[in-house]
Amino acid sequence: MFNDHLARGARGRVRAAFATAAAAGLAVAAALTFTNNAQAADTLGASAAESGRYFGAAVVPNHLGESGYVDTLNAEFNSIVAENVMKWDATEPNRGQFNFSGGDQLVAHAQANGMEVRGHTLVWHAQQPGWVQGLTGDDLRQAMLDHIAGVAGHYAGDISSWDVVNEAFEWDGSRRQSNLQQQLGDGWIEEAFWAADQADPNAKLCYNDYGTDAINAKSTAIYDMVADFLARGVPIDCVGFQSHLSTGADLSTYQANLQRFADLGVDVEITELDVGGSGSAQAEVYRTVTEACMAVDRCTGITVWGITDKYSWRSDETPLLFDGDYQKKEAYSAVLAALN
Ligand code: G2I
Repeated sequence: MFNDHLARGARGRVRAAFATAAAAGLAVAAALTFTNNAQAADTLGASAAESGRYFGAAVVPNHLGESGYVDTLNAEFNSIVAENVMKWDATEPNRGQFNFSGGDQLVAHAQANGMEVRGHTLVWHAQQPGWVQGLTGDDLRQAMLDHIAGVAGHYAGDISSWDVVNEAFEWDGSRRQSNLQQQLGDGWIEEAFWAADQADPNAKLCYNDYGTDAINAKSTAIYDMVADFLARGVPIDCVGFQSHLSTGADLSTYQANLQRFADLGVDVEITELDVGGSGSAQAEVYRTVTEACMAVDRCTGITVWGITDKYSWRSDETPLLFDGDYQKKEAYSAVLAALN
């Protein structure tokens, strides 16, 4: 089932359309199975797979030696993304010298356990190695293109979808004034997508951002960019909605926002879900997000940004599905119910 996501041959929109057709077929098959067995799957990954979707987690290789961590990962998830080790600072600490050790470890673990791998992230204003930060003009452009070729090329065939560009817009819908934007101009995003397409023609290519959990100025600017890319044949297949949320989040247009991107002709993915809070309030936000993904045919899966609260980047907000002792939280039950 996971391999269907990887089996896309052609590039650009043809690739995405094929994936959708495969997922739709799986959904019908899964529905029949479900009816016959009258029994829901009892893990996140297996439940998501019944509708042709994945359920993933951001993973840190250093924790794989901890039994609670790795046992929870292997039991519950069928997709992995690197929380940090595939970023530019980790993979190319010196110009032209690549370090794939952490990422390779994650890919090996995923493949040994039948999981997909999402790629995060090829180009981002943050977590750039020091040598990148001083570059200007065409020197920076060449460094970006070489980085994409090196990393996406190394992992070609192993990645279901790449976050090619991460967080390039401001809240008001303007471009973020990063070194990339200031040195390379508006064209840098599509240049990155063309380079990723060349390096790995089979991975789906995503734009990924936060604060896009509603129909708002930021998500609309991204929507306009995707529409423009599709109209001009720039290879983009998917949009990632990070969904770093809290219990107060206004999710009244969350599903409609996913749907408008799907209607444009790209897949949508929930890429970094976590919800600050606890108990039923937290569980309800998780339920709403999961139900929204399930209601949108082209929502291909959900990734939570970590496994256990104790290692979360916002651990003081206990935002994940498992507590510090790897016990399932109320939010876990809400997600499982929504997937089924
Ligand atoms: O900030 C939350 C996420 C927002 N979207 C993009 C994601 O890539 C981002 O993830 C976070 C990781 O969860 C953190 O773990 O990105 C941070 C910055 O890259 C990560 O934090 C960094 C620390 O800032 C570094 O000091 C540390 O060396 O993690 C690094 C590795 O542990």
